[in-house]
Amino acid sequence: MTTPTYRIAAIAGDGIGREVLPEGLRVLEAAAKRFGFTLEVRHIEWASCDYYQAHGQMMPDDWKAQLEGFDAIYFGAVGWPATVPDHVSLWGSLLKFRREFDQYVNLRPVRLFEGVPCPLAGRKPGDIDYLVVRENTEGEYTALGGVMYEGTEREIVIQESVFSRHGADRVLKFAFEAARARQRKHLTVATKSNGIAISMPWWDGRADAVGRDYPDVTVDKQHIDILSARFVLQPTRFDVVVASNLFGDILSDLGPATAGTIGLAPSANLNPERKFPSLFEPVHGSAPDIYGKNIANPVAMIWSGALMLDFLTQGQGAGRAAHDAIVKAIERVLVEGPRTPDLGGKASTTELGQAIAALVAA
Ligand code: GGG
Repeated sequence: MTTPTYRIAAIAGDGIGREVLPEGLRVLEAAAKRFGFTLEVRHIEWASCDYYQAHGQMMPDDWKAQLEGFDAIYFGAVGWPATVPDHVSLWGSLLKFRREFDQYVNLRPVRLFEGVPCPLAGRKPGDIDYLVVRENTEGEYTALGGVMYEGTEREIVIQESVFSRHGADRVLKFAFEAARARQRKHLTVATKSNGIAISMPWWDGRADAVGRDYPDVTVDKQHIDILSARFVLQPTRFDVVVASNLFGDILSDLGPATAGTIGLAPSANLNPERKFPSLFEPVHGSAPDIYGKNIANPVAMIWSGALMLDFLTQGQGAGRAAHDAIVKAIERVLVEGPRTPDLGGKASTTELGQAIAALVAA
């Protein structure tokens, strides 16, 4: 019998992406060996600020062709503001992947693990366990607008947001399906319809329209300001949260911070129709302040790898078993150690990766 083979494009990118990606791959290799599948990994050096410095752009012109035939992209982090402005590096790499591969869902689980000190007083594992579904291809993330009278007292800047019925409905549908699949069947819709008086009332209306097909899902619309406060004060209220591109980005940093550290937070940039490769990356960025010290927490990268296996195998068989084994190994290491400094320990990125890989291999 032939074993399934998955072709993965591994892109470390910048900063700590280069330190956590090898640990993610180490764990994936251990899982492949134990659960009987093959990973064909190609390392890609572009989509980095070093590449930009050498070539004047983040990626080669034929980047899309070079990624043809890959099942998924396993991505570290982007950004090195000392050499390339952040909006140039982001628009030149990650946002191109999301848009041109139509990865319109950005799935970001948030969970408080046993053994992780929680900054919210009195919270225990189980109190923070929700999914943020971020719209990933439009909304507030646009390069539409411009500057008039630049450099003068009369300077004016305009930045447009774009919401389409197609774009909103498909991510809302995904979020309703995700809520339906969970025990509580509860969906929070992030909005700001009192202040953003055109697009947000419209977004709420699309949630009502899509929600008509999901009478079994309880819907709760919350303004983004109070929603953020409740992430801190009442995290047990949340099950699945759906948000526009910018609101989802902010919520999916805030949520993991309330659960101890953003170093644990994974994400899956999904093209659910599987027409294009999906991309799996930690929520955290390149963290230039700690790069080079080998102290970054690799768990977000490793957990993103588990999400990748689950998606590639449609949650079936060996892929699901490998996903579960990786999550179990993460849970155990977070209780028993070793711990990186963000978790109060002294262990290195490598030591944490090795410990998780050893548990997955066992
Ligand atoms: N691994 C994620 C990463 O590199 N993030 C950089 C960043 O600034 N991302 C913004 C975004 O996700 O929209």
